[in-house]
Amino acid sequence: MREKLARWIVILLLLVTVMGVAAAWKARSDEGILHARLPEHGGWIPGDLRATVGQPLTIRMTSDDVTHSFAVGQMDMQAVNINPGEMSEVTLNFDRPGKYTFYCTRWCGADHWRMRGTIEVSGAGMEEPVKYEPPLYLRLGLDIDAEHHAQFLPSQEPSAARGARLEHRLPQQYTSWEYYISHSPSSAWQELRNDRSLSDLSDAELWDLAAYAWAQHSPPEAVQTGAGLYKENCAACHGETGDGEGVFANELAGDTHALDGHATTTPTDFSDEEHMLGAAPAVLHGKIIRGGMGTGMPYWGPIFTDEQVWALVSYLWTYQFNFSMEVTQ
Ligand code: HEC
Ligand SMILES: [Cu+2]
Repeated sequence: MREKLARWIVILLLLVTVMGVAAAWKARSDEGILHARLPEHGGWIPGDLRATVGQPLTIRMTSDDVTHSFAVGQMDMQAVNINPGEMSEVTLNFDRPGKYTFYCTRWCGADHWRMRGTIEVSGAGMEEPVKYEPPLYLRLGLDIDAEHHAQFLPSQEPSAARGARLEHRLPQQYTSWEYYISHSPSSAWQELRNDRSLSDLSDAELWDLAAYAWAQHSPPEAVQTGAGLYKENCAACHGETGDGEGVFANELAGDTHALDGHATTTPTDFSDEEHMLGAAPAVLHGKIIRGGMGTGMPYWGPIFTDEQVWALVSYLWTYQFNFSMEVTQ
């Protein structure tokens, strides 16, 4: 009798052990897997990862609903597709400590851009800490939320090619980087109009000179880079043609579930000259990196390099200026 009981206890103990091992095994195999879900169903799980400089981080990923895609901001990498029911893998190498943002690059829904997570990368001890630099718009003391309207508008699309023919008339200060970032095209035109040395030029010619000055900071490669980034990240809201009529624009309008309770507004129409010609490049740059803070305009600061943000700004000007260097008239 006692022997029988002892045998049962041993079997029970064995069973419990086997079950425990199996559970631990399952947890282990699920551990370290990054799950991608639509933002309304949790987004990335887990949303925060850790890594160390100099130690490759391998991430295994799967989707719990639709196809998503994984990329890390400010990192030169190919986005990795994540299909439901399949396992994807990526190995990342970090050479600088800091907080990185990973995000989904696929338009999986209206809230797609909320699909972001962070990777906290700690240093191996040797690296210089990254110095904090305030964003440009703060350094320039610009209020990027202020209304901006162009006071002056061109009667036809300004052309950099036509402006180039008058290049010798353009005082040098107008083509500097400092001038470009801190002036709206409308205010630049006003200063050109008030410039005595240019009083013989027509209003249209001065607009062409403004387009020429802007083109100096929007070379074809930057415009092309900006166009690609725009198509992938911005067109769904702002529209392929920049008119603010992207496929998700309607879902945005009047949407009140923005994180801080503000109602979102409609995406800016980049072809609206009164609006855009009143904006200084540094204001657009600031809006892109900081976002609208509750308006529905996402922040892209942790996603794009500064060069990419300026490329986007250059691209946005193509809705106002003809940068083509071929003279058409
Ligand atoms: C989820 C929708 C959405 C996406 C995606 C989006 N935007 Fe916006 N954007 C908006 C909305 C809404 C506004 C208007 C409210 C505001 O200005 O904050 C706006 C405003 C802006 C402005 C402000 C213009 C001004 O005059 O102040 C800029 C610049 C801009 N977006 C650039 C971009 C760029 C570049 C991208 C892509 C990298 C992008 N947006 C992606 C919704 C979006
Ligand atoms: Cu997505």
